[in-house]
Amino acid sequence: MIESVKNIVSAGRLKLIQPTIQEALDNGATADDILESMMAAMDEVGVKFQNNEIYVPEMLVSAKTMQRGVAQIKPLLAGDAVGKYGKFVIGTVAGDLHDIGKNLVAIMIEAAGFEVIDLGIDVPAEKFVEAVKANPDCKVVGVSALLTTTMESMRNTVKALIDAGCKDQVKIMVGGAPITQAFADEIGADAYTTDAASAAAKAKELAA
Ligand code: B1M
Repeated sequence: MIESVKNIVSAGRLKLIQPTIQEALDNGATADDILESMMAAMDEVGVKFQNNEIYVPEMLVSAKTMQRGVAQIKPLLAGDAVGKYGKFVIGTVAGDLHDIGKNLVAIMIEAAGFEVIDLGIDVPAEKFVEAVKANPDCKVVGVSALLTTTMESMRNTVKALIDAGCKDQVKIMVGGAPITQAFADEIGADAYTTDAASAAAKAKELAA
């Protein structure tokens, strides 16, 4: 069943994802199992794209399929302590349109007890600064980037937050496939995590 979820995301069979997830849940799969198989599917899609076996439209339809699947299992992932740790501002940096990973981080952060303010994709540095300043109870800001070419946007965003004095109010967390601890240190971020679950654990630690 889990294998079918993976295959359906990989093949971008949008209409089939909901019934297949439901069937997997009915057969005892957990939301975490389903999430894991959908993430494995996206890795597969990335490899196929790299090998010129598929192109942007196919990649997009797989992304849409995963997004629909994530929306379906979100209630099973979400916790009930919304807002306990204050607000968490998150966004994908300027020039970058990838949001599946950022959305998963937002879901896990919300489940961990934050009120999430999601700025979306292609977010200019100034928007991050504005959102932090407009929300004095925001203790952590999360910056996501998926392209090596938008790592510079991440650098600019962190710099803008530092230059605007936001570090007196918030801790800055960064993440996304091309990001490393060394890059996070180099640009002055307070924390780097590799995945959504560790991002949520780290955010709690930073806000405590
Ligand atoms: Co794009 N894309 N894409 N893409 N895409 C990648 C990233 C790529 C690796 C594919 C490949 O070549 N193998 C490659 C980047 C290569 C590079 O930079 N070195 C690439 C490329 C080249 C491009 C375009 C340039 C293609 C083109 O137009 N020629 C273009 C760029 C557009 C732009 O952004 N300006 C492009 C476009 C797209 C689509 C729009 C079609 C679509 C995105 C749709 C969407 O997001 N709504 C898309 C997709 C789907 C992918 C792949 C296949 C999947 C990404 C994904 O959703 N993964 C991707 C290949 C891959 O990643 N294997 C690829 C699943 C998701 C759960 O994982 O996003 O890594 P991820 O998030 C993880 C962690 O990274 C981490 O936690 C998440 C959950 O565990 N994380 C954080 C993320 N943010 C975090 C923040 C944190 C902490 C952790 O703290 C704040």
